[in-house]
Amino acid sequence: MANIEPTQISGELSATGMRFGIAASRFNSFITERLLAAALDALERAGATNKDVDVVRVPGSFELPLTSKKLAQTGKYDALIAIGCVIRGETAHYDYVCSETSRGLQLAQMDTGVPVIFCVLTVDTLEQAIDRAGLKSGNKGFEAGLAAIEMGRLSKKLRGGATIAPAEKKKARRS
Ligand code: INI
Repeated sequence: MANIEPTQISGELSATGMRFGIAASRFNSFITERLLAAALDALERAGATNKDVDVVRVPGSFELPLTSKKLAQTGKYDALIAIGCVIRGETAHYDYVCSETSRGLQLAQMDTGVPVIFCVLTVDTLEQAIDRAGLKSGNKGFEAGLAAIEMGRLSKKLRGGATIAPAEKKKARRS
């Protein structure tokens, strides 16, 4: 059994003093507006106010990567959330939109260093989308809001050389 007690580093779920950008797709807005509302709810509950959050609307999920990258490049935001919903149809369009959207969003965060939370539902049916936007499977928008806060906080810490408060170290040892 190892006796080493490594320093534990994680992001707290407090949005106070942080800034968030959200890019939301208008395609399948019946779903994306519900995801957006839940993401805003999570940010608000954690202390964010009107001035801390900007929402940009784009035509479809395919447009989320470029928009997220441009938002990240402004340097104004601690974290971003990309919201979309792609529902499988009869054509290969679904596969192109899904793969390019996920690849582009990953590139956007890797190129800029600003966390971009992936809140794009990729589902076979409208029913599955509804389940993930507030029905049976909770709301992925709320989870995305929490992930944005955590990753924004964590990035701030890691940028600052991950100086951990002694209290946090003690807490980690006790658990
Ligand atoms: N965009 C979506 O966000 N969801 C979809 O299900 C979808 N389908 O099925 O076509 C979709 N297409 C539009 C695409 O994202 C672009 O907006 C469009 O191709 C213009 O670049």
